Amino acid sequence: MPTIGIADTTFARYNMGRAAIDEIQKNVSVQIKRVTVPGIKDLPVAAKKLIEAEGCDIVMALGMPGAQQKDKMCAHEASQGLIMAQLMTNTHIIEVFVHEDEGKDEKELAFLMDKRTREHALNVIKLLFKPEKLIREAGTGQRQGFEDAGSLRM
Ligand code: RDL
Ligand code: RDL
Repeated sequence: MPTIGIADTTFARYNMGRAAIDEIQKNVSVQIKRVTVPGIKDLPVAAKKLIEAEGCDIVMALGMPGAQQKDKMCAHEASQGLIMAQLMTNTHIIEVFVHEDEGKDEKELAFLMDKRTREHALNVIKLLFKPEKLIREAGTGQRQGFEDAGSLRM
């Protein structure tokens, strides 16, 4: 049975790990390994350990960059680390970041954090079990959370 790793943070203001696990378990039967770290900069090594020490076939790295400039820098650094961890392990780590200022209020932010997490959980399932489904969606302007952008009309 494949194993999906879930890494999330205590910094985030919504329980993204719980949403991811709920969405995965609604759709497929897999083994899940979860770890929670303080913040997004702690996600790269957490994800790498899930792959190398815990045998995960794919990992979701879930986090919320704050609204301040230093948080945006932090998010950029965390992304670089996550990309490096993917290259070091030849394994996908699907980064699910929701910036705190993407929602106009707490309600919208919570909605977005839940929805983007769940939509990327479905992407993870497709990557693992049905990669041909993603090929069918190529170029269709998919977004995670708010409305899809859609294909260009000519
Ligand atoms: O390794 C300990 C911390 O450095 C690490 O947890 C950071 O990711 C924490 N952190 C910041 O220091 C910061 O300035 C976070 C943010 N901003 C942020 O916006 N989101 C986080 N962590 O998840
Ligand atoms: O076009 C509106 C948004 O899609 C755009 O602002 C994105 O950049 C927002 N976004 C992130 O900032 C991010 O870190 C998205 C993701 N991750 C993501 O995984 N999926 C998105 N948007 O659709």
